[in-house]
Amino acid sequence: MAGTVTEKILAEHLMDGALEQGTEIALRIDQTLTQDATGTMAYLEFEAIGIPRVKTELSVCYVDHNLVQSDFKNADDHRFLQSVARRFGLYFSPPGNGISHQVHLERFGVPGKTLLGSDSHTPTGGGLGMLAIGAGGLDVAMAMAGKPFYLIMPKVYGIRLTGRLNPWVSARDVLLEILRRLSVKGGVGYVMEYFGPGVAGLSVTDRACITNFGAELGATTSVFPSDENTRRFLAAQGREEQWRELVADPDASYDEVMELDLSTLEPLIACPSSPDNVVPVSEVAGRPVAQVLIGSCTNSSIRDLTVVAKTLEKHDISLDVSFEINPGSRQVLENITARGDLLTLIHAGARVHQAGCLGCIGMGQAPPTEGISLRTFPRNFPGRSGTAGDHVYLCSPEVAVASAIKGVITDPRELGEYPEFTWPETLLPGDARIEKPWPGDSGIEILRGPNIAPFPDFEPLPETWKGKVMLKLADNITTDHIMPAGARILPLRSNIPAISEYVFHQVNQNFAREMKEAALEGVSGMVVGGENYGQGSSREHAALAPRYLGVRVKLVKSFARIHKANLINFGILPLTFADPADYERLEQGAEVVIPGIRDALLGGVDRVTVEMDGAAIEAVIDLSRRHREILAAGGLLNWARNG
Ligand code: MIC
Ligand code: SF4
Repeated sequence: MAGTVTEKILAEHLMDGALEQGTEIALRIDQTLTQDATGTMAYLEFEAIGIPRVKTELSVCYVDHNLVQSDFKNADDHRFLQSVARRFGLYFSPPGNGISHQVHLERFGVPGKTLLGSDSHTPTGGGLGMLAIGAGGLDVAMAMAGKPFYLIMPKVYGIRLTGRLNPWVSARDVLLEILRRLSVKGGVGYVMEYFGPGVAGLSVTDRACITNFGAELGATTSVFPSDENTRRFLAAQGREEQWRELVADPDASYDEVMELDLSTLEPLIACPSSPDNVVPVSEVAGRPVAQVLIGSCTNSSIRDLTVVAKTLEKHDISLDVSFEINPGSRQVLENITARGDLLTLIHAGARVHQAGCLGCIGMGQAPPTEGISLRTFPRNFPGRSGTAGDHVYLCSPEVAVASAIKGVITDPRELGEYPEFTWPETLLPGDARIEKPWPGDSGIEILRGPNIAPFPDFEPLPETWKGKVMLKLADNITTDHIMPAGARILPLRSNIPAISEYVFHQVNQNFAREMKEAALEGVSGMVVGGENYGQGSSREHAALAPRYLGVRVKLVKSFARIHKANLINFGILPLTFADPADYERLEQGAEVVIPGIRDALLGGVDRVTVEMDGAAIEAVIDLSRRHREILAAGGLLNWARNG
């Protein structure tokens, strides 16, 4: 049967189920990655599962998010993660070594393999022809324990690329254009698969930029074929023997197809405060810029920083702009240093930081009050930068550097000749600090700091659920709204009681207190939301911490994939409105009852009635048999323990 790249990889990894859309499939996971902000919890969960050593082909534990060490907490977590990696047989990539996705692409990714990562930008690996999927930490812990990853069989959205990018237009603009067309929920339920003659003109890091940023479409993942460019990239990494060709059959069929002629694209920019708020740069040109940040897992490759440096050989940075470089990895840093480009960046006035996520997750680099910040990052959700009422725009390194030079948002085509980049045939690997897995039975002790709190216990679902609507929210609520990040809150990721104080902080600063008061009266919580609820990050804390506070039901118009899976894992019932118009009828503060919910779940029923003050609303239960059992048990760990 003719197949897409997606179908081929899925078929090679299918452990259970059939490749039929909308049904649950179980996949074998070859590789996993974790980062520190989600990793501490993932390894506590892995320990709770009780397996002595990871069972994957390869698992890597990265430290890239919580780099600011303003007290002992982050440093303790780094040490905890290193000891965990040694104990359980993982590779360890320490702080300063780079962003998980960039390093994984360089050192570990292999075409045709499956990768599950506790970070929503794991699809970066799709640039190498991997099926790379973001998930909650508990799902990654299960995969490390050798269990399958369960997924609703996605549809395949074929994006047929033709033509070639013009000077000063780059991979970032490809996805900005797709976001402009499809919006932040346009990819939900799909794998975005790229094909067509335009693919050959894109390097592996261009492709990885596109598959990475594709997370903002809500897609399950994105994937490119593995071809001659892929082989050349792996050869430069000293890993050519890991290459295999993987392309869609010529008569493969896609569920949807979008045509995109790369030569018609112009420089684009996402305006505050959503990645799909996209316009041509020319439309907002001239707005003064206070800060320009180049980096993140989307745009911090050797290509990106070289193009920026070469542009700066002929221009100076405006004195009114704080211009900062966050290299993607030690490999990037070593190679731009060896080639002299780092010196150009420093000369031009760049503030050069260690390799890592940094300001992308609000770990420093907050912009000034009312100042426009231009970032080559994937997300500009409100307040994520650390400054309330921020004005964050997302753009390519080309637009970023042009704007840093002029001090105002600038179309880079004004700068004249484009510094074309060609990939070198060999690279400095930059991997001297990556620790290889230690042998089994190393007897190493796991080093736990005082901030690591034990995993909370959760009750099974009652027969009839009674509660109160504690919060009613609009469309496109992000996990940054539900469980904010930033330098103050991220260090609490391994301490659920402490981090739960910040649940919904951006929306209602009293939420945790109100939940605790309700709990004292025996009242549990429902949260009501609109479309695409829980988009963005994979952080399971956005489910775990609300559950800890007593939220048991979420009733919304539609869910983002990873967040829905996390809600199930921690025993929060995800329901959708049978009639979206009923959203208007459910007010904050309403008392609600779902009679017989446990029986309904276990009986496979797909509708339940939510009763409220003399009225009733129909809600849809869109869950597999496994999901239903997990929810009835009160969460995945309870379910796994019950055997
Ligand atoms: C993000 O970009 O939002 C993060 C921070 O990388 C998250 C993970 C986290 O919250 O730790 C993600 O994308 O999954
Ligand atoms: Fe790190 Fe930002 Fe990428 Fe998340 S999106 S992994 S915070 S660089």
